[in-house]
Amino acid sequence: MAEKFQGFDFYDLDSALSEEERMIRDAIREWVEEEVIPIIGEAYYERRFPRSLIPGLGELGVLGANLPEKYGCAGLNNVAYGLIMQELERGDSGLRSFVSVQGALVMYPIHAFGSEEHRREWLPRLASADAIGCFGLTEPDYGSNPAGMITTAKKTADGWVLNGTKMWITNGSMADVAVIWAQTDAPDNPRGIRGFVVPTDTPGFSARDQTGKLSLLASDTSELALQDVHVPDDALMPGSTGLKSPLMCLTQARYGIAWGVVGAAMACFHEALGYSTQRIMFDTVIGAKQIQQVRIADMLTGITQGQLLALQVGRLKDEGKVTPQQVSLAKRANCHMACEVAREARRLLGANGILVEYSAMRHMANLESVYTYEGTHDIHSLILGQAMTGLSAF
Ligand code: TGC
Ligand code: FAD
Repeated sequence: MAEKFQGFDFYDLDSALSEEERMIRDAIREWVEEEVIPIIGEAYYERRFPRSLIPGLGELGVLGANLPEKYGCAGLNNVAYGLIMQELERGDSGLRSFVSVQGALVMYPIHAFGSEEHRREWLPRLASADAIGCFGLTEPDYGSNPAGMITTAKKTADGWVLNGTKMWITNGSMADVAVIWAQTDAPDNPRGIRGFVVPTDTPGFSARDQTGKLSLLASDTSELALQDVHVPDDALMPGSTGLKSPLMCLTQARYGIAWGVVGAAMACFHEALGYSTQRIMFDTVIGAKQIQQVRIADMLTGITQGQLLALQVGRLKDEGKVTPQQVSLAKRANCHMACEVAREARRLLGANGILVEYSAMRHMANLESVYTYEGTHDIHSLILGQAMTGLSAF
């Protein structure tokens, strides 16, 4: 086993993990090796999310894994949760996206802002994969700037009426329930934005596949239309108060991404390293050439730095000390690193690097989405710039 994953842990970070964290990491790694790697290339090529994996994700307990056992979740610490994201994204960013959205963007807000009835109704079903969720924040004209959203929730005598369009929604066409963020006309809310738990079979709610993607092909991305969607009073998440609530969800998801992309980079590195010791050109393996060794050294350095960042941000989160800005730094740095590693790995593979039989180009294309969603690289630059200078440049 150790030999199989040689090179993944250059700084012996295993020794900084607890036995339970290692066991969880190894169990998910094994599952990804056995269940995901053999089928993911075909699913990607056929542009479909491999739905056959969904029950297994529920059985593994990875959905909302850092939420309490009381609601059917695994109750793991944040480092174990991060290691799960790392291993899932070693398979594919689309798989990690599915799990991120379900856990960090649907289960987390229901747990943090929902009523006790919301928690009891939805969390056990979402944890076991009996129900699938999606998160509707982004709109066609409000991506980086969700504060401007124009989806509305108008108060009626017995509930709310939602109208608007949400764009780029992961799991949108598969979802049983959507967490929808809308501008309300409720007098008790200073920013107006609040969250609603909306079953997707509510009349007026529809989802349409986002066609034409060249990235995250093994992931369901949709546009949601809400046309006079009537929901009862209790669809409102009572603890959601303004833009801060969805931004708190983003911090959870960005944390998972900071770990996940390290997994994608590890997959690319492992593949490239193996190839470099087998591919013979000019009478010797290409791994014996200095140029390829520079590539390998750069990849190894980036991944090791990324692992250290992810682990430290995870320990801070477990201590309850992490700030959104620290999460931004890890998301930004690790996505950038993973994009670079995937591209260099693809290049090392030569022409084979563009084939679906190898993973580098699939990861490389996926990572362009991951670089963009959950706050683009630029937005995280501005978040960090503001944190350092005290000046907003948005
Ligand atoms: P601003 O005035 O800065 O903040 C409003 C309030 O929120 C607080 N806050 C945060 N809290 C927790 N976590 C964060 N990350 C937070 N960021 C801000 C802030 O302290 C303030 O609190 P208070 O108490 O003072 O009211 O808000 P702004 O309108 O200026 O926006 C700032 C900006 C640009 C950073 C924010 O809008 C942003 O992050 N934009 C990026 C949008 C984004 O990331 N969208 C992601 C959509 S979901 C997605 O992509 C899913 S992909 C998933 C997958 O498939 O894996
Ligand atoms: P824009 O905001 O239009 O940005 C365009 C360019 O301008 C970028 O380069 C950006 O960095 C730059 N820019 C923006 N503002 C500034 C500024 N102030 N200064 C300098 N440069 C700036 N959203 C959800 O709500 N739920 C989901 O499940 C979800 N899943 C997604 C899945 C995929 C595959 C993708 C690609 C996106 C998903 N998103 C989701 C949306 C995602 O969060 C947005 O795409 C992202 O926030 C960026 O918004 P935008 O695409 O509108 O880009």
